[in-house]
Amino acid sequence: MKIPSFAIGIAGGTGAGKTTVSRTVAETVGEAVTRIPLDNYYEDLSHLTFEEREAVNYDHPSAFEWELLRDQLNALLTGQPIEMPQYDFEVHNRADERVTVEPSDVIVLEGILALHDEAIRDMLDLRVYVMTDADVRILRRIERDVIERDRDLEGVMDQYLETVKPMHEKFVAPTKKHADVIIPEGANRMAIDLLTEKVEAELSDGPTRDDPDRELTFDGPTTD
Ligand code: UZR
Ligand code: MG
Repeated sequence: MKIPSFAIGIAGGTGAGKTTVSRTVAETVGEAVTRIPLDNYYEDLSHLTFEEREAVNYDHPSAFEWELLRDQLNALLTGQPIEMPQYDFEVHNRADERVTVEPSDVIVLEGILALHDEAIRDMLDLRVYVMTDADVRILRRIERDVIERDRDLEGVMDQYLETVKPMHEKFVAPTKKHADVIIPEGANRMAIDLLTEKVEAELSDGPTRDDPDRELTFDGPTTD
């Protein structure tokens, strides 16, 4: 049984560079990282039609199944494997199959609202917010949705103005205040290097979650 030593949350607006930051950290640190994309915890919307699912506000906290995320993050942090749901952006719905994910040394939770839920924040050891200008983010979003996901430009623009931007201002940006570290621009090489160094330091000599001393330091009674 592997008890992770370190859990990181990476939040920030759409197109901020969260995935790039977490992938780069994962690639540099290697096998020892388990990535949890928040997207996988969008509610199962199988009871809705495709048209109804298209109209859902995916930038509102209510679009996510927080209870499941809390349970699964907690399971990983206590060394248990999870059956992680998978999300299919093409049909705007959770996929049928789940994937077994084993805990490893480092857990990286990544998504627009990764720092939204208090219980989740409490489970994290390091809270990161990637802060990138809105114009850069919408350009990246257009590139991803129109070029990579084959959506039409008009739809992407309407969605941005109707839900993505207002929800960002209301729910995503305010989570900055919960961050320990704010990274300007996702592709900030120096910031990623520092983050990677921190993770590697935690792996080589930091206290682990199953280290009894760590429990005593934080929760145990003081004995003089
Ligand atoms: P990131 N999203 C979709 O476009 N379709 C879905 O079925 C589910 C989510 C978008 C979501 C949000 N919003 O802005 C974005 N919309 O995925 C979050 N509309 O993902 O952080 O990778 O941009
Ligand atoms: Mg992303």
